[in-house]
Amino acid sequence: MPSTVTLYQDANFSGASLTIQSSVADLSQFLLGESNWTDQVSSIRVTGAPITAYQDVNFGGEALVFVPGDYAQFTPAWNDVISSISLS
Ligand SMILES: [Ca+2]
Repeated sequence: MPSTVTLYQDANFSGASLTIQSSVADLSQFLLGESNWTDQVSSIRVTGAPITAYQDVNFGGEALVFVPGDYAQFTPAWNDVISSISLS
């Protein structure tokens, strides 16, 4: 079952949202107002299969696996730092 991930700009699934269904090597390709989605994600919903989030572009830097579920908030270390996401 393919993964679907919805990213939210703010905690508790609020603010702007972006749904992706394939891996994204650089979230800056998606515009968010006058900025972009890099270093903006503060909550996520994951369905289908586990996904991996990375702090750097091209699936680099610190990584964190999210099994399917709802994540209303992140630890400070993971808030506003995600730059790429790998879907299985
Ligand atoms: Ca944010």
